Parts: sequence; structure tokens; C-alpha cells
Amino acid sequence: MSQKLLDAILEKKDLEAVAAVEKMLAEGYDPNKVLATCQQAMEIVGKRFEEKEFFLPDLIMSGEIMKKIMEVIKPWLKDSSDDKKSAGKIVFGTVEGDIHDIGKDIVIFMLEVNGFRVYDIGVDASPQKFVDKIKEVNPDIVGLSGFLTIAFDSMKKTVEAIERIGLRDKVKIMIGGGTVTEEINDYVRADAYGEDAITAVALSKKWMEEK
Ligand code: B12
Repeated sequence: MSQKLLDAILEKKDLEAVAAVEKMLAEGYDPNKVLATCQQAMEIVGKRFEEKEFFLPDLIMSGEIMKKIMEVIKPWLKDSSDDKKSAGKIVFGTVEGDIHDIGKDIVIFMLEVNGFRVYDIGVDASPQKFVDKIKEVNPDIVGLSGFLTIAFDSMKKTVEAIERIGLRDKVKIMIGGGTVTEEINDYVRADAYGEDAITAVALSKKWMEEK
């Protein structure tokens, strides 16, 4: 963990945050660990927002910094991957009512680096939008991302919509996002919950092997 990076994000100093990331990577730091530090910083940002110490502009700014950092980290993550063969198709989106996409983009990137073909349907994606894309591309896996509490119902509705078109047995469904837990997975009736991008890749690989 780098205190310098954490502080730069919390103080919303984008240039310092990016410089700290560049330095860490150049010194041989594991890019996944750099990402973990950023996620930790975002959790603190969230807590401060809850405690009314930070406000919406702080959330927006920290989101922007996170995106800039991702651009710096991406090439390093690419280099660290050794598995580039085509591994299956995944439809992925942030569910209806939710526009948080930083986590979604990280997960998609990691899946692509590991050879998956990912169809990103964006944010605030309705159950119908998922259904339409699933019908169009016939994926092996569907990934639902969401951060807000209201996203849990959207996830559940999306799974039900996939059931209604008779494709529930044809796709594996994984869910994730900051507040998602194993219990939420039981509620949503997806196949699995993943706590981070690495788990998303591991789950997807496991399901493709089982096919
Ligand atoms: C940045 C941010 C924003 C930015 C988002 C920018 C963007 N482009 O995404 C903006 C400013 C837009 C925003 C808006 C809002 N936000 Co906000 N936001 C955050 C914040 C600080 C960070 C989120 C983040 O990017 N984290 C970092 C990423 C990397 O983590 P992640 O998403 O969890 O992703 C990782 C894993 O979860 C996993 N993963 C993610 N998806 C998936 C999917 C699958 C299938 C798998 C397997 C894994 C997986 O892998 C990822 C990488 O490891 C969080 C606080 C927090 N605790 O993090 C609040 C937070 C999520 N926001 C919150 C709120 C309340 C809001 C607003 C309602 C505020 C408002 N009053 O308007 C709006 C809602 C807008 C909407 N309709 O969606 C609350 C949610 C509370 C709740 N439980 O409902 C939080 C928790 C803050 C808080 N503590 O109060 N927000």
C-alpha cells in the first residue's frame, strides 16, 4: 500500500496521484496491488461522503482521478498477462438505475486481457437491454455490475428477464460491485458473486472449462 498514492487521491490531486502510480509501476510494484490501493482510497472517499465530510463534487473528482490512473495501469496489466487465447463471450453492463462504471471497466479490461470477448452494454442498462444483447451475441457468461442498493433489485429483475426468455440455463451469470455480497447473490439468484476483477476472471475461466 502506498500512503502517498492514497493521500493524493483523498486530496484530489490528480497529477500527484498519477505520478505516484507511474513511480510505483516503474519500481516494479504489482499493478494489481496499485489497483487495490486505489480501491481502498475510493472506499475512504465513500465513507467520507456518507459522513458528509465529502460531497458530490468530491465523488466526481475521485472518479475522474481513478479513470486517469486506470489509463496508466492498463498497459502494465496487459504485459503481466500470459493467457491471450479466445476464452468465451461475455455480455457485461452496469444495471438499471446505476451509473458507476469504474469497477465495470476494470473488470471488462481484465477479462479482455485474459482473452474473453466482452460486449460492454454500458451503464444504467435495463433488463431488456441485457436480453437484447444476449439474443444478439449468444454469450457464455453475463456480468452484472452495480454499486447502489437499488442495483440489487435491478440485478434480480435482469436475472428474471433472462429466465423469461428461456436462456437462464444457457448462460452463467456473475454479479459484483462495491456493496454486493454473497447474500445479495442469493437474493438475485445469479450463479456467483465476485469481489474483484481477478475473481471475475477466475470464475469465467472455471465456467468455460466446465462447458
Ligand atoms: C466514484 C463514485 C461515484 C461517481 C462514479 C463515477 C463513475 N464513472 O463510476 C459518481 C460521482 C458519478 C457517483 C454518483 C453517485 N453515487 Co457514488 N460512489 C463513488 C465511490 C466513491 C467509488 C466507486 C468506485 O468507483 N470504486 C472503485 C471501483 C474499482 O470499485 P468497484 O466498483 O467496487 O469495482 C470492483 C469490485 O467491486 C469488482 N466488480 C465490480 N463490478 C463487478 C461485476 C462483476 C460481475 C464482478 C464479478 C466483480 C465486479 O471488481 C472491481 C475491481 O476490483 C463509491 C464509494 C465506494 N465505497 O467505493 C460511492 C458510492 C457507491 N456512491 C454512492 C452514492 C449514494 C451515489 C449517488 C446516489 C450520489 C448522489 N447523491 O447523487 C450517485 C448515484 C448515481 C447513480 N445513479 O448511479 C454510495 C452508494 C450507497 C448505496 N449503497 O446505495 C457510495 C457507496 C458512497 C457512500 N458510501 O455513500 N458515485
